[in-house]
Amino acid sequence: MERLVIGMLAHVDAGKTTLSEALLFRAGAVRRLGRVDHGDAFLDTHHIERERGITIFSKQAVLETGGKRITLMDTPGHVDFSAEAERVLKVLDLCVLVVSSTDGVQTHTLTLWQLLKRHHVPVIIFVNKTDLPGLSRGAMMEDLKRELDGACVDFTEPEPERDEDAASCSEELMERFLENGGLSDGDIAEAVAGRQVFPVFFGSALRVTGVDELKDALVRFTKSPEYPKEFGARVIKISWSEGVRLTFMKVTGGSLSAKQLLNNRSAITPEDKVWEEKADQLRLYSGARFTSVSEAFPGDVVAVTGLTKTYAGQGLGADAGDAGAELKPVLSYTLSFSGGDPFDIYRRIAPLNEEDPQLGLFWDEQHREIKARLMGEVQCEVLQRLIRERYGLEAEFDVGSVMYKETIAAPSFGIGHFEPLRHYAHVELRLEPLPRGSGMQYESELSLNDLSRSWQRLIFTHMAEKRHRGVLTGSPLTDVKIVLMDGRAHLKHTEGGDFRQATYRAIRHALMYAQNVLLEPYYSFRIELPEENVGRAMMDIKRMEGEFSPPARVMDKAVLEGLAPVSEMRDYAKTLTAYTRGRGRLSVTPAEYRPCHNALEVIRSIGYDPESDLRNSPDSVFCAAGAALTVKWHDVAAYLKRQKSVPNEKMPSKKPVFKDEEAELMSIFERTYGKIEGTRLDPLRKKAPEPEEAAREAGDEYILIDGYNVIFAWESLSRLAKQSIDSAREALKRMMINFAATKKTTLILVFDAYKVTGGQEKVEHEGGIYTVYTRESEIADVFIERAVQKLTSARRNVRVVTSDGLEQLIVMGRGALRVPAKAFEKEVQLSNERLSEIMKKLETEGKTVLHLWQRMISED
Ligand SMILES: Nc1nc2c(ncn2[C@@H]2O[C@H](COP(=O)(O)OP(=O)(O)OP(=O)(O)O)[C@@H](O)[C@H]2O)c(=O)[nH]1
Ligand SMILES: [Mg+2]
Repeated sequence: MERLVIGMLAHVDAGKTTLSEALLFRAGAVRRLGRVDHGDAFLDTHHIERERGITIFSKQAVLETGGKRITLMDTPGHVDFSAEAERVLKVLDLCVLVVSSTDGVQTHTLTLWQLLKRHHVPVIIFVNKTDLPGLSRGAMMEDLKRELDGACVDFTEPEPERDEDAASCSEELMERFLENGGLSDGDIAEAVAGRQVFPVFFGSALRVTGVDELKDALVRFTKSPEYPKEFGARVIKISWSEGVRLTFMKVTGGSLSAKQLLNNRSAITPEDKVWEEKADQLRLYSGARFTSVSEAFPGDVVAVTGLTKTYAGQGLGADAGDAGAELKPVLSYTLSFSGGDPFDIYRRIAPLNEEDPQLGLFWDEQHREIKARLMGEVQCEVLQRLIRERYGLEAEFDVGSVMYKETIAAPSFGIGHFEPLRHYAHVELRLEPLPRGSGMQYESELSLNDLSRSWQRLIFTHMAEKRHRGVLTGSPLTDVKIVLMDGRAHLKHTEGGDFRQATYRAIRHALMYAQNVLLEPYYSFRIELPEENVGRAMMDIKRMEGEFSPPARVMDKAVLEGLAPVSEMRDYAKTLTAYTRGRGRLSVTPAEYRPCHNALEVIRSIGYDPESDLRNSPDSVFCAAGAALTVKWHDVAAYLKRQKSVPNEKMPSKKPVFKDEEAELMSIFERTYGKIEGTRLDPLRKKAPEPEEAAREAGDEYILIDGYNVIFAWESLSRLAKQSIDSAREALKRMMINFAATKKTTLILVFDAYKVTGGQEKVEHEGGIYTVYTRESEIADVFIERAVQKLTSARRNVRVVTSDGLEQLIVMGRGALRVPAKAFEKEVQLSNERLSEIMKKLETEGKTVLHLWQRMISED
C-alpha cells in the first residue's frame, strides 16, 4: 500500500485540529467527532492542551482511504511551539496548509511558507471557517496568490477552468493540457509533488463542509516519493507514555523491524559517543491509542521503545546527519528552584533537551544557574508544568532576556600561539564578515605542504566545535567566516589539545582587533486593530525603532505589518490590549538579527570584560627561558616579530610570520602611485613602529573607494554633483576623513581623471586618508584592480566600495571584499551616529569613558 505522511500546518487557531478530526471522521477512522472546545478532541490528548484548547505537542493519526495509508500529523500553531512544527515539517510528503478565511494570510503563515519552500514540501491549501463572515473566495485567492505563490489554483472551480488555470502554472502541464485537452489526476499529482501547482480548497472543518473534497484530493493528487533500499529514519520527537520513552521516527528507507539493532554510527561521531540499542517495540499511534507492528516501511511514522540516546531531529542509518532548526528561540530564561542543589537539579532535568533540542537547557557555570532558551511565556508555562509532572519539582522563571549575538563589520586578522613547556601549536587566521543569517563558515588557505591534513582537520574541528563568544558582550559570534591562514606544529611536542588552545586564542585575538557589531533579534509582527487606533500604534512602533509598511484594511480592521526589535516589542501585547480596549491583536514571529538599536546601552548593562574572561583568552602563551610566558593580546604580534630574530631551535623552520611588510608595502605604494615625493606618505615611512603599532597593523584593513561611483550612488552627493562636481568630490572627501578618524583603516579614495588631457597621477594625503587622481585615460577600475592585486598579495585585508558589475568580478577574483556603494553609505551613517552617541555620552560620563570609547571605536 502507498504510504504518505501528511502534516497540518497553520497559525494558531486556524482549525488544524478540527480539520484533522473531520478528516478522520469522514475516512471512518474515528466513530464520533471530537471537539477542541469541549476538551474531547481525538488529537489534543494532553491535559494542558485540553485545558487551554490549543495544540502544544504534534500528534498523529492513521487513516486509510482510496488505497493509501496516510499518517496525518497535527502540529501546534502557536509561535511558542514552532520548533515542534518545524521538526514535523521536515518529514512531510505533503503539507495541508490551513488558512482561516477570517484572518487571511498571517505572518506566521508566511514563515511556514518559507520553510516549506526551503524543504521542498508539496502543499495543498485549505481555506477554513467559510461558515463565518470573512474574505470572499475571490479576495482569498488574490491574497494567496500575492502573499504565497502565483501558482495557487482554486480547485473548487469546474474542471475545465481548473485545468486551464493549473496548466498556466507550468510548461509541462501546458503541454499535457494542449495534447490531451485536459489534465489527468496523475499530471496534477506530478505537478503538486514538484511544487508547480498548489491546489486550494474551501470549507468549514467545524461544519464538515468541503472536507470530503480535501480528503479525495489527498488521494488523487498525491504520490509518495521514491525511497532508497537501505534503512534510514529521521527522529521527529521524543515523548513519554506511562514511563516509557518513545522515539517517534519516520522511516525513510529500507525497513525497520522489531528487535532490530539501531546505532548512531552513520553520523560522524567520536568513538566514545557511539551507541547501539535494540528497537524493542514498534508502535503505530493514532491519537492516544496504538497498535504494535512487527515491521515498518518508508512513509510510516512509528514510535520505537527501548532507545535511550535518541533526540529530536536526529538522522539514523542512511538518513544520517542532524536536521538543524531555523525557527530559533530568541529569549533566554533563568530557572530557579526552592531547595536542592541547582546543579543536581540541572542534571535531572537535562534529558528534556532530547525532546526539544531547541530548548537548550544549559548550565551557566559562571552564575551557577539553569537557563533555557524559549520562545515566550506560553512555552514557559508548559515547561513549568512538565517539570512539575515529570520530576515533581517547582520551577520559577525570571522575566527572560533577549539573546544577543555578535558579528564583525570588516575582516580582521588573529594569532594564537600556545607553547607552555613541551607543548606547541601556532595558528594564524582571518575573520571575514558574512551576509546576515549565514552563520559560521570555515575555510583553509593553507596547502597540505604547509601543514598536514590531520592537523588542519583538527583545527577545523576546534573552529566548529564551539560557540565562540564576541568581545562586546560575550554573546555568540555569528555570520563570520574563519579562514585558516597559517598553522604550525612541533614534530614532538604538539598534542591535540594544543591546537584547541591556539585556535580559540587566535579567534579571540582577531576579535579584539575587529570592528565588532552587536546584533539583536527582530520580530516580524502583525497588528490588527480598530482604524482609530492606527496612529497610536504607528507612533509606538517608531519609538520602538521598528518599521512597517503602509497600513492595510482587512474587513473592518486596520492591519500593520513590519519588523521591530524583540527587546522593545515583547511586552507590547499588554499595551495594545489596553489602548484598544481588547480589540487589538498582536502576533509576532522571530524574523532576523540586525545591528542592535541601543548597542551602547546594552553593552554597558551587560558589562562584559573580554580580558577577564579567562576561558576565552585572546592572549598567547610562549616559552621563555624554559617557562610559560603569557603575552597580552596587544603585544603578541610584536613579540613574535622580536622572537623571529632570535632563532629558536624548537621552532620548525618555516616561512616567517611577518615578512618585512613595511618595506614591501612602501614599494607597493611606490609602484602603485608612482615615485613618492615629499612627506605625503610619512606615516608609512616611520621607522620601526612601536609594538602597539605593529600589533595594530596585524588587524589592519584597506578600503578602496571608487569616488565617482559613490557620488552617483549616494543621493545627497549626486544631487550636489548636478550643481558642481567639484563640491560633491570635496563633500565626499570630508565625509571620508570623518569616517576614517574612528577606524583602524587605511582609506584610499580614487577619482579617475581619464578625460583630463595631460593629467598626471596625483596622490594627496590629507586628514588621514589618501586621495588618488588617476592619470589621463586611466579609469578608476583599472587603478583599483591593480591596487587590490598588490595589496592582497601582501596579505592585506582589502575592501572595495563600488557598484560596478565588472569591477565586482575582478575584485572578488582577487580575494578582496566588495562593498556596494549603498551598503557603504549605511556603514558611514551608522558610524556617524555611533560617534555622536559616544560624544554625547562623553560629556556626561566620568572615568570609565576612556575604556568605553575604545570599545565603541572597535565596535564600529
Ligand atoms: N466557525 C468555525 N469555527 C471553527 C472552524 N474550525 C475550527 N473552528 C474553531 O476554531 C478554534 C480553533 O480550532 P482548532 O482546531 O483548535 O485550531 P488549531 O489550528 O488546531 O489551533 P492550534 O492547534 O492551537 O494552533 C476552535 O474554537 C474551533 O471550534 C470552522 O470551520 N468554523
Ligand atoms: Mg490544534
